[in-house]
Amino acid sequence: MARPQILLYGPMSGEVRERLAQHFVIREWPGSEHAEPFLAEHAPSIAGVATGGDIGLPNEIIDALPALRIIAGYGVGYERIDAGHAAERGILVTHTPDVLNDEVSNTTIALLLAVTRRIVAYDRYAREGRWAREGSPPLAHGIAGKRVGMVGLGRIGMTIAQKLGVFGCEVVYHSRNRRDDVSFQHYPDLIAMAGGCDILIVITPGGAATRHLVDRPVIDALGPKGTFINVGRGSVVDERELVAALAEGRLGAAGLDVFEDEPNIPPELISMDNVVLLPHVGSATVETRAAMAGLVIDNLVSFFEHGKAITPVPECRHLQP
Ligand code: NAP
Ligand code: 8YV
Repeated sequence: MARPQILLYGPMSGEVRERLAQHFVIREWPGSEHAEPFLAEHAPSIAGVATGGDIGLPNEIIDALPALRIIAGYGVGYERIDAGHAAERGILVTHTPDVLNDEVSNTTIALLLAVTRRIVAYDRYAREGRWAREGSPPLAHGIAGKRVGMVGLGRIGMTIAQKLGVFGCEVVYHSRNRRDDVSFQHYPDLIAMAGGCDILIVITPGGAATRHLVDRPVIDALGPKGTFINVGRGSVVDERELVAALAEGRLGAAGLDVFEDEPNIPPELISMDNVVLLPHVGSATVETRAAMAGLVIDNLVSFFEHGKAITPVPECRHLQP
């Protein structure tokens, strides 16, 4: 039987290409300027797509591929793939949940400690020779005994919450649904939760449903002594309001791994000593990225060889036997 044809939409590592090539015929997306001749030649036979969560797949391309049966996303967040639209066409979308829980939760804790213990500011202070010239820098803050509000308590949020327990934090959470399997206090009202917290951590999906969930009233409720951490998606926070609150001293400090217009960071944040900035590296270790890539490949292989993918997104689960 002929091997299925897979479109690689966006960059994939050499190792991923090699492993995919053992099972499939690989077609590389040539870029939008060469789309027309590419689609004319290959669209009728492309049965699967592998793509990055940060790139997704436009609906125009989904609709231009009549033989498409599966879109395998690299990343747990899949807001750039219209899973509802794909499902309507009978196309399964998969993502890479769980394999990155540990890494993203470690990054979150590292970012939180970097902000509260002023690790990056202290590093700058030491490098600039200020310790020798000016003496010890101002004290930082500890996190033991602090109340942390989790905005999102799913796979990654729960892993972060468990680790925060080891640091002696009190965890509460906001989400649309209350979980029956945890003893953490649930707040249906995010402003009420933020008002009683020292630290707010965002770890929800992006997309329309969470856009600007953290807005000015939430930021003001967290207040001038509050610390805000975002490892979810930049779109969940009204970034203009966040920058204004930091600049005006209405918010104490922030640690950000994600931004509204990646890879662009609001320039006002660059010079702020109470802000730690990361270039969306929550899952960015060799080990975790290999596990994510492995799951992309395993989803495609399992789907084409056994008729069932491993980790379909919720919108598409009904398409599986
Ligand atoms: P998950 O298991 O689906 O958890 C999502 C959590 O967010 C759930 O608690 C969910 O609860 C809550 N939520 C969803 N929509 C909400 C809304 N409209 N309002 C309030 N809460 C809402 O997802 P996960 O695996 O933990 O991943 C979470 C997200 O982290 C990903 O989607 C991705 O955007 C981000 N992420 C970032 C990085 C990074 O590198 N920075 C890496 C991996 C993932 P309810 O459904 O009850 O509301
Ligand atoms: C990845 C992420 O950096 O999994 C996610 O949702 O945000 C990160 O792990 C990204 O998806 C890679 O495309």
